[in-house]
Amino acid sequence: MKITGAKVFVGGPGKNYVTLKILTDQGVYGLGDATLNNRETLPAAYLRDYIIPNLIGMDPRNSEDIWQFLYRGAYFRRGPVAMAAFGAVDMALWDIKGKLAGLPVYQLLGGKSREGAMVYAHATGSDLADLMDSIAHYVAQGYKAVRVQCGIPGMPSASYAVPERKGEGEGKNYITDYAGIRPKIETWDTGRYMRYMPGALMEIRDHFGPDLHILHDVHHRLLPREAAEFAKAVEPVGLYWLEDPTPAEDQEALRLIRQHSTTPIAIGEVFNSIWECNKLIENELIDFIRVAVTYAGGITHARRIVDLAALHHVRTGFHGAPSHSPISMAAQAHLNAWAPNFGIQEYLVLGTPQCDALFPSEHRLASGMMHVSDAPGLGVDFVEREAARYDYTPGSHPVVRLEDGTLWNY
Ligand code: GCO
Ligand code: MG
Repeated sequence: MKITGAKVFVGGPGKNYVTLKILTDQGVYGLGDATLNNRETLPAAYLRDYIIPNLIGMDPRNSEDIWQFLYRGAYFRRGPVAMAAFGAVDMALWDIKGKLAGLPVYQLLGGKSREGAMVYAHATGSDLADLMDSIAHYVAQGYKAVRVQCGIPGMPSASYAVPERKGEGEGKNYITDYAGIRPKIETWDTGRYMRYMPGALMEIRDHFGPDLHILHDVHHRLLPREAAEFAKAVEPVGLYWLEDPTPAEDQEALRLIRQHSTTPIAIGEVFNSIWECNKLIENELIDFIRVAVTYAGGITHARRIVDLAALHHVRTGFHGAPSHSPISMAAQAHLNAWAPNFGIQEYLVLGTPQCDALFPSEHRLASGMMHVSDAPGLGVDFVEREAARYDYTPGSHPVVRLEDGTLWNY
């Protein structure tokens, strides 16, 4: 069996999804997602210029060898661009493998460990009252877990992932601004955040009661000592997790948080390999690993991370921001169905009718649980005639500065 060709598409409804389609001499094809949010053209070029010419003639069933060829063969290893491109190839090869076997990918991983995978939604508000409405909206739909973000009184601009004005939160994406590649600037004030947010989280807990799983994303804004103080302050809230309290390039810095608090910590959405989280996992400094199959080299590599995590009581909480296409979300749904150490899945539904037309699938979300499709392979298709309606639109994440102009972490 041989790979005969591959195509890369960039575009989608309100998103620049990077979709890889690998074709074979047996008519079976595989699909992969290489969407690197706001840098989408780069994995697309890596695929077109360097990877596809090498794939032609290879046996698509040898997904492990192909992964090693891409990773070791590149010499300059890792990084989000390369790992997103490898990830797309890997997902497509698992898709082909499943289709050849007539089995959904979760069966190839070891079968189902659960019936449904708990997901969390994003609630957001310009202020706390607005956020409470947004949480209530998801609770009414049966969600058991909600990530909560709100504006901070006196903060010079909207803080991470919140709307400027009341009632504008639902179904919007505050992460990417498609006005061009020059970013919007947000202003951050650590003091105001630290003084306000623990109390706001406690009000949410009091209002919604003990059963709701409450998650909060600090988005890398605190220094390690501040993060330790914050994690300790929110202990009475009983968070499901506190996400990215501090940038984790310095894996050792997470010790400080652990030494001071038992609040569960979730980290890893910007990691591209096991080498960025192995110390965090082995030293049990985190509780949830947040890698995504897209940026972390596909199912083959993500599974290694999941297995390492399982040895250290670290559960999964794969990244599922709106930039992931239904293909990588499906790959994660298969891992979630199987992983013995599954925790939760981030899941955002944005632009669904057009998205469903472009990526038809039988994966289902009901009452805050994701139910994996039983179709062979990843269980998602890609309609090329729909894809022809879309193009690449330049966009950017905001950039954050402190009030004195100092550049900060988005
Ligand atoms: C999350 C993330 C995202 C990122 C986004 C950047 O927890 O979902 O923090 O919202 O900001 O993926 O492209
Ligand atoms: Mg996050």
